[in-house]
Amino acid sequence: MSGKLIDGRKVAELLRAEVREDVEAWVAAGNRPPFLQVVQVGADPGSTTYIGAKTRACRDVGIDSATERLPDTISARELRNAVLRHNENDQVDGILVQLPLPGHLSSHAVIESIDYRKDVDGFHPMNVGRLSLDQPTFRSCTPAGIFELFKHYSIPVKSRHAVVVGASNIVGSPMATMLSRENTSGKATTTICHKFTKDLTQHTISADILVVAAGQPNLIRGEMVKEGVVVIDVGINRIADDTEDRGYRLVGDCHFESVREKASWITPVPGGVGPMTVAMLMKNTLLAAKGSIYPKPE
Ligand code: BQF
Repeated sequence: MSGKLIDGRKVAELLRAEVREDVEAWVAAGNRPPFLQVVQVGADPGSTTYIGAKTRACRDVGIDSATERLPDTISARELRNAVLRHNENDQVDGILVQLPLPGHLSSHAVIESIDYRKDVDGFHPMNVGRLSLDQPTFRSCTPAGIFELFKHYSIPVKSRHAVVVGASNIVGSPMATMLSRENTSGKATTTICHKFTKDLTQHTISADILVVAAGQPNLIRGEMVKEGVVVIDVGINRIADDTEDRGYRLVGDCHFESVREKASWITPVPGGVGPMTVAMLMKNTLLAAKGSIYPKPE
């Protein structure tokens, strides 16, 4: 078997087109356009690239956005005050603090300072808690985007064995929650693997759906998966490459060629999960503007 490619660029474009239409209708009904406030602390080049992608996506769908750039020497209290100002600003629908933060700042503290009704990343404990209770919530963009891919390609999830490799708060953990919950699109039997998992292959080999978000190139090879597996590779790793203008190329967490041989479906890197993450952020910002998850007063 040679797995079919899951085209995240194409599905993200379709999702953005849907959001664009909804934004147009929202504005035509007399509302101001949705507004996303991005906060960047420091000048990490990767973060700057990701913020650029998000800003372009906003422009594409008719969402207004601004980026507040703060020095990497900022104190926790000053950063908190910056976020609180955006919380109080009625013109701001969604707030995103770009991660990772410089080492002296706690991402937990910053995330908790965001008004959960504006938490379009879905990282606030209120939204994470509601996800785990299967209540309407802002869902973390990467796992939510992966579910859009399952839907688009009619990949069944219910009753299948899903294995998630990586247990981060941003991807692995909410992904496992969504896969295992009963009311949402999940209902899979779900295994979470992480750094301390003994004999990773024992688990990956039995996966019908394998989601890999470990941040380690070539972690998963063909011999570790079964024939027909659906592979979602969330890894984005920079590998030095002189033949590229930028001096590097992007690879996922899977040894692509050998894993594709066994898979029925597989996401490429780049152009797989990444574009879906950004498109889901647009969707969440629209939901925030409309008060769809947390109704607005009056
Ligand atoms: C693609 C991210 C690690 C740490 C912090 C398209 C993105 C990436 C790849 C993107 C990511 C990863 C984002 C592709 C946002 C996803 O074509 O494959 C888009 O912009 N992402 C982020 O904001 O912070 C990160 C990964």
